[in-house]
Amino acid sequence: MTNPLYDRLFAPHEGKEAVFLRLSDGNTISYASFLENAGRIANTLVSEGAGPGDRVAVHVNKSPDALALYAACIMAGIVFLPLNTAYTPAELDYFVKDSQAAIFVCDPGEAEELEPIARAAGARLLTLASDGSGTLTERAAGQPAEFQKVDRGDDDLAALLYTSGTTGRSKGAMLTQRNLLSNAEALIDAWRFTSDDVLLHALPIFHSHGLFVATNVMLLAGGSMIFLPKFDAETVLAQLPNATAMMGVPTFYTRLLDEPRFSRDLVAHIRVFISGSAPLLAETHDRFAERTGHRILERYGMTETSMNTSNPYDGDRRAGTVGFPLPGVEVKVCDPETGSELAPGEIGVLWVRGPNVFKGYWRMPEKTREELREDGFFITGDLSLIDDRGYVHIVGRGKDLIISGGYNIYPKEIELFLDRQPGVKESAVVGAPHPDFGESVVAVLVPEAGETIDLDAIETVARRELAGFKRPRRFEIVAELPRNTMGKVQKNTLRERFAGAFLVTQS
Ligand code: MCA
Ligand code: AMP
Repeated sequence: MTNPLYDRLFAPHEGKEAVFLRLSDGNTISYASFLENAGRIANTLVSEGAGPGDRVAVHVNKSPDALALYAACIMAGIVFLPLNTAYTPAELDYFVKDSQAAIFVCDPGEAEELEPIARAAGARLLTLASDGSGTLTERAAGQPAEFQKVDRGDDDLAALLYTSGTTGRSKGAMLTQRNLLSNAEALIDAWRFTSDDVLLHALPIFHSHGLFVATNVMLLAGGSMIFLPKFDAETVLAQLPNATAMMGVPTFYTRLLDEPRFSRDLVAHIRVFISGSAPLLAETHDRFAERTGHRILERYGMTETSMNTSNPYDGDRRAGTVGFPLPGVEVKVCDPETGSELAPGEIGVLWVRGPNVFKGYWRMPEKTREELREDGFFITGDLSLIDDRGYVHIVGRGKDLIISGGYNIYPKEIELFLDRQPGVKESAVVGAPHPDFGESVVAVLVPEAGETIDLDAIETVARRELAGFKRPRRFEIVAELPRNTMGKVQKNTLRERFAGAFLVTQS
């Protein structure tokens, strides 16, 4: 029997450090006890009726048990579906229904509110708190730690990760065993991870970055992780001397640079700092190098493809670029209209092909056909160029997308929400540069004739319905939206007009 991902990531093998997770309270969790816990959880999921190919939707805080739940799903051939902890019940309703999840695991504190959502979707509700309490672990305590791994092939689904879309409707990216394993293998080589590494892990584990890039790489390398509940500059400063590597979104690095105690001495033990999920400003790269002597290694990926390109470990890490395609991954820059390949230096849309590219969007064959071509190339929607030295530069986005602190926000979803609010005739949402989050959300509203928009009321409803990171941080009321002759809203004009919305002017 084979289960490639389980065999490579979880099955005990030589070289695995005794310690897998180091927690901020000083406790540690060994690989062996982590896997026993995962085995108990796998038995529990099966006894609750989940089988190979079924989805388990997970909306819980980051914890060792939450990670064991991921391992349990892989062992049992169950499709792991992690959900951003910031999602509101209104948002969760869609994911649980659309995925037809068999089990929905949430925090005990939200069980009462989410129970009707689980029931309507036909999913069983189990709970798991960050301190390890909840019905999932209660039931797991009565289960054996031994679990007979389930047979899986390369093309079987391992995870379903939702990414929002330009239409405002989220799409479930189907990731196979091969997708995840091939990427972990490519990254471990590219970044030289070994069982001696200790990764400072402060990312959330409901996205590709914290779950697959960081965790799968460490599982494969057999190293250990300083597993922090979230990014908190104080804790990170205290833990950096114990780590050999850190992965983060650019906000992590700008926040560290804001700390006067963040110094060369503090990171003397670190081998590599890696950044991704959003553009790292060349200025941040340079300031970081000056302060610490480390050139941040920037890489580029997407939920649908995991990682595509990376700056070299040895060699020139060039600020403002995302480096070269990973081994086994092909990239090309194509004309957005004709799809023909462009010459080096020309700007077009980046296409990607390789074992990392997902299987398609869950129950969306048409959307899949639009973006994933028959020849295997995935159309990323990112505007890019390849320079004369072969480095890929992401120069913009062909898709209407805002990235705030590493989280993606599709304006259409926020516009649909705003257009439903009383007194709003229409709206346009754009991103503006933000000193902490890189970009943040500006909502431009046009009132109905003779009406006044109640912004406080809109903020109240937004708090209830939208995840916090998606909420507009600035509202602007205008008489009309700028449009071109075809009647299309000119977002570039709005972006320019509100570019200074979050920037403090120096006097
Ligand atoms: C939290 N808030 C945010 C964000 N995060 N607002 C805008 N953008 C954000 N990213 C808001 C909350 O709603 C709340 O608002 C207030 O900030 C404080 O919340 P808190 O949770 O304390 O915030 P924080 O701890 O300061 O979080 C900021 C963060 C976090 C550390 C940058 O967002 C983070 O860990 N981001 C990483 C995202 C990530 O892993 N992305 C990978 C995607 P209020 O006070 O109004 O309620 S995977 C991907 O993109 C691909 C595959 C790739 O290439 O990696
Ligand atoms: P997600 O949908 O959350 O997987 O986000 C993927 C998107 O994040 C990509 O399509 C890019 O637009 C962006 N992204 C990821 N890494 C980088 C990077 N290093 N530089 C610029 N954009 C990036």
